[in-house]
Amino acid sequence: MSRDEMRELQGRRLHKVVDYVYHNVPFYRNKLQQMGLEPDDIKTIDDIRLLPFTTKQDLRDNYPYGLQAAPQSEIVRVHASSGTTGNPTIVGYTHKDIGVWSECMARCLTAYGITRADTFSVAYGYGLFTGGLGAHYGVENLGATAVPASTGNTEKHVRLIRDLGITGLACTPSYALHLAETMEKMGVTKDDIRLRVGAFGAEPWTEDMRCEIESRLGLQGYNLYGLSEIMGPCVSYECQCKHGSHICEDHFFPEIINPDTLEPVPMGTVGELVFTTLTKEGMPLLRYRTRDLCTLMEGECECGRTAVRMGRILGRSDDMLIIRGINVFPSQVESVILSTEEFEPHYQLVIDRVDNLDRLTVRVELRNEFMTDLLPDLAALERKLSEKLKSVLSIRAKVQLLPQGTLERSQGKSKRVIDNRKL
Ligand code: DLL
Repeated sequence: MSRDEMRELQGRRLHKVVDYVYHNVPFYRNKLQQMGLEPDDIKTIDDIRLLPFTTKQDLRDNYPYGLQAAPQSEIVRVHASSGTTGNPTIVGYTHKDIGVWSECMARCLTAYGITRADTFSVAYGYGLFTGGLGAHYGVENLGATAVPASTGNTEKHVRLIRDLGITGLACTPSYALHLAETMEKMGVTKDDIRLRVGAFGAEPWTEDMRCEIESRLGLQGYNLYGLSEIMGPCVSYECQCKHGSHICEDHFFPEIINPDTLEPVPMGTVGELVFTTLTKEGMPLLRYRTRDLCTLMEGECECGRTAVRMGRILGRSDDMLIIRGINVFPSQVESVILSTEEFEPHYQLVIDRVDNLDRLTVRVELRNEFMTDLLPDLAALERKLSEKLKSVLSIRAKVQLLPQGTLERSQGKSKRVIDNRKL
């Protein structure tokens, strides 16, 4: 599609979605009314600048279904993503939303060179996380064979890859490296398998990591980006030119802003990515601040696609960490610690990568009155905190208890996170 045609389509869709949320989501109607805006004020895609931003905090404040536009009877699935504390973000999808999602995902697989002849293993987690089911529906929509391997049981997965002649693999880049290592330990070589395409995302990764995965697994590794609030995997994807990820901008309109001034920054400048969903029915969002920092690129790609591309994610404008593909906010850990009487409100998160898998250690001070020489009592305390953390974060953390007063008290911003992963 030419740029003019795309902008015209986006303008029409934007008007429609603004009208839709105005009439179906009190949160947006109030915001627009406060700003003196009516849906008919939005005529072209350039008018998007008039609209209010939406933040993760707005989703939290309206937990669970406050921003949902479609009636519950139209919602066919929900997914969830972590919030900064307690409440996750709930995202409801209508039947049509699932159709758009699996179409975008099929577009992405096509760009990687996947066809109906391929067998594709999905090793993102299946569940509330959007990775597993999102990628799975795309594989089926394309007509390739889906193998819902999910995460864990890596040796069995290696055997499936070899025995079923699996040609495509979707997982986090760190899991791809772990898989490569397991394969090597099992004595399975690149020549024993037929993998040729990898769809890697859900966490930041580098060009060096791409080279390493490609050479160890013998495949072409492509970036896959997305977020649950907007849809899930496939908001953007690389093509075989590997020069930026094409955004499905007929469904998700991108902007790039300065996170401090909220003003747009010029193309090619690093800023915070903002998305407006143009066709979503379940939970449409206007100008959602992703907190992901990257650049946008215009201009036709060598592959012939005209869609705007985004560069790699370079960081975040908040403190969210991604550990084993799961979003973790230090504030979630803090609220667990503060709700447990045995611990001081002094803690540190240490993240390491061991055998290509992320390990989270939470170091926390034990109050003097709970200090004991009895090892079983200490072990029980560690277990208690570890279990609480697991239920809130959805990942296991090793707990390290420290005597009261051990952690350095800072004068200014405390250093709560020590990330030893080389990214
Ligand atoms: O991670 C959706 C997804 C699943 C994308 C599978 C790709 C593959 P959330 O759990 O909501 O959704 O986390 C979204 O993860 O805002 C980014 O910070 C980060 N992220 C996702 N993809 C990439 C990527 C899924 N390719 C958050 N590179 C986003 C870097 C990524 N960061």
